[in-house]
Amino acid sequence: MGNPLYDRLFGIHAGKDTPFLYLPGGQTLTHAAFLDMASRIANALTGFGLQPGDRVAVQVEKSPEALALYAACAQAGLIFLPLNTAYKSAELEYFIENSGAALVVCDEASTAEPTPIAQAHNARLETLNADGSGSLMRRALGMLPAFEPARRTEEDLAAFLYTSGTTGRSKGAMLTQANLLSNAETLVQEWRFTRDDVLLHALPIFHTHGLFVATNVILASGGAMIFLPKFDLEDILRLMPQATSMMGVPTFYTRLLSDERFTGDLAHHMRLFISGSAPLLAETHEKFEARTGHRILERYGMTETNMNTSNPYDGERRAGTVGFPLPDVELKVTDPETGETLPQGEIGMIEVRGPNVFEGYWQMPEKTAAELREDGFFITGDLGRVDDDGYVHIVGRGKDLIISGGFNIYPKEIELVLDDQPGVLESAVIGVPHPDFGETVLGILVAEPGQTPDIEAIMSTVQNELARFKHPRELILLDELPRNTMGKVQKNALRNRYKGLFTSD
Ligand code: MLC
Ligand code: AMP
Repeated sequence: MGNPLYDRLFGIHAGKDTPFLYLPGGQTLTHAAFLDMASRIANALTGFGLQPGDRVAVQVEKSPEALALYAACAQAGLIFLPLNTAYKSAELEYFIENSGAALVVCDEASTAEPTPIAQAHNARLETLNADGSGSLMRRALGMLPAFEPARRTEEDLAAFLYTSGTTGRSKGAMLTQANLLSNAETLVQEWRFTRDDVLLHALPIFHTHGLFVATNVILASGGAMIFLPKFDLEDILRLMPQATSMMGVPTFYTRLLSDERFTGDLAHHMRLFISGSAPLLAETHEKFEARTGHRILERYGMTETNMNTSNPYDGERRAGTVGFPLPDVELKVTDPETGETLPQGEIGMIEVRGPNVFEGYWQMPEKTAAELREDGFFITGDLGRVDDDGYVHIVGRGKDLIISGGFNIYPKEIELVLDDQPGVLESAVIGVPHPDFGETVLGILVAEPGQTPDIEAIMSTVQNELARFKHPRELILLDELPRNTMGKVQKNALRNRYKGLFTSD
């Protein structure tokens, strides 16, 4: 029976002395060395008493060891639960409690906050630092570099990724081995990845894009990655001539274009640039082609579904569109009120069905039922249309969501914090255009009668409670919020009013 995820992504490379990770310091880790590391970690994990199906919550910096922990979880049949390193302790506590994690792995320097949380929820705590040191690897290094993979089927859960919601509560998207494998193998074909590819990897590995799209595609194709801790323009410019491909959020591309050293020559050896996680402006697409001769390939996905659509590798990569549904992915556009399928060309709710679509939200049957239809179609919350040539256009969002530099932010979560502050009657959080992050967060406050809220104190509370990328860039005090006749806050009116706050036009 085996363990499909481990066998098809990791086990296939057993004994191969081919490069897998090129590190910024010049070292190279082969596939075989990576698998040895993963097996040692898997032995350590089972030594802690972890059983298949247990959740492993991981909030660590990007490193080869962090990636090997993902491989080790696959090998031992554990559910990998990666967390954004920016999350603060209140956010972390929710994830640990909600998931019932059996093990929490975090950086040694930041154990003060997770320790009582882990204790309170009966989870074991181990450390893993950016340089690979910490209690987990100390234990793993004493273990054998061989591990018999736990028996699993494609229907077994492989990972939980938490995604926020319009109510402000995060939901654990349950992804099966089949979800991850089907998407990785499809993308290898669609984007023509081979063992000769070297992917410039500067994305975080706690989200779908950096972990399941970039890493799984390279694992499934047998290629290698230049594995950078984060997006650093200098590193990217220095290392691009050694790469064949890059995956990034639109901010990667606007930052590259903002530097004159980024030229067609520098991108000469590159085969493919892929963008996703947020809308790529047609203008960026065009400027990039004019500068390098490359047309960026834009694709569309989400945490619950991995990738849904992609522009073609060989055909026309059309700016401002996200291409065609991937093979095996059905996509329809429906009336958001009735759920009826709309005629081609009309704008409505994008729904998708296929082997990529997740199982549901962990222990949230009502939320699952509200978004995942019984017939398997997932209601994405994205508004779009399919044009006459079959290209999918995303024209807006039916969900109240801000995407800043590729990170999703649900305004409700911030509004709940703002509404609680002294002197604040109510608040509205909106996304406004930002030249670097695409969109950024703006908070609008209305004071209680006769009160003057202390904006600085409110900012500092927000900073303590919420991850950095969710902080409003500015808080604005208004006499009242614009409302429609039903009393609903008109966020569009606010977005319109403040759209030029951070842009020059
Ligand atoms: C960092 N900061 C951000 C931010 N990233 N603020 C808002 N939005 C972001 N995305 C904070 C930093 O903490 C810092 O705070 C300040 O902003 C400026 O930092 P920076 O040095 O300019 O940021 P940098 O580290 O360069 O990060 C920017 C980035 C990064 C765009 C490179 O955010 C990134 O790698 N984003 C990718 C996100 C991603 O992988 N999304 C995929 C989700 S999966 P201070 O306090 O120092 O000022 C998904 C599905 C799909 O959506 O389809 O793929
Ligand atoms: P997440 O929940 O973090 O996985 O983010 C998924 C959301 O990102 C989608 O529902 C879309 O709103 C958005 N998204 C992803 N890719 C694209 C894209 N290429 N263009 C526009 N929006 C995108």
